[in-house]
Amino acid sequence: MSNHNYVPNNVWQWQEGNGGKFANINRPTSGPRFDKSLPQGQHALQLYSLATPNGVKVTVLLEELLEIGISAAQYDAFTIDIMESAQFSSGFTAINPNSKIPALVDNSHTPPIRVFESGAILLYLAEKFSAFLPTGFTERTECLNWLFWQMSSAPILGGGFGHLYACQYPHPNHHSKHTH
Ligand SMILES: N[C@@H](CCC(=O)N[C@@H](CS)C(=O)NCC(=O)O)C(=O)O
Repeated sequence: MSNHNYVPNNVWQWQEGNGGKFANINRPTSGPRFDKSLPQGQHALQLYSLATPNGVKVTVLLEELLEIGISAAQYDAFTIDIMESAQFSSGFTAINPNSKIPALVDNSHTPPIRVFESGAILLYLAEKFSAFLPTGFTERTECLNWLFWQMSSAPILGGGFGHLYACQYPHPNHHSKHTH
C-alpha cells in the first residue's frame, strides 16, 4: 500500500484494518489473546516454530548438532501457525511475550529455561553443547560479529527489504517529479 502522506502518531493506537496481514495482527500491547497451553513432547528441548527463514535457522543448528553426535540435542518440534494467530496463545506468549516464532524451552533445567529470538537460540544451543562457537577470544568475537550481522542486516537485505519496500513505503517514483 502506498501512503506517503502518513504522519506517525505520538502514541501508536492500534486500529483494526491498518495494513497488511501482520500489520493488522500486531498491536502495541503484548500478552495472551486466548487461553491455550502448548503441546509437549518427550525430549528436554521443545521447539515451537515454523519453516520460515527465522524458524529454519534453529532446526538447521539442531540437526547439525545431532549430526556431530550430540544426542542431547534431540528435540520435539511443534508448528506454531502464525497465519492462524497461534503465536498469541497463553502458552506461546509465556515463552515469547513478543509473539514471534521461533521459541525454545529447555526442560533439562529447573525451572525450565525459555529462549526466544533466533539469534539468542543459536547462541544458547552453541554454548549449551560447546559446539560451533569458537572458544578463542578473537574467533568468538568474529563469530558473534556474523551472528549479529545476520540478525540485523541480513533481513533488511533479504526478505525485510522486499517486505518494507513493497508494503510500507511509497514507490520511489511517487516521491518526486524529478525521478527518471
Ligand atoms: N527477530 C526475530 C524475528 C522473528 C519473526 O519475525 N518471526 C515471524 C515469522 S518469521 C513471526 O513469528 N511473525 C508472527 C507475527 O508477526 O505475528 C527472530 O529472529 O526470532
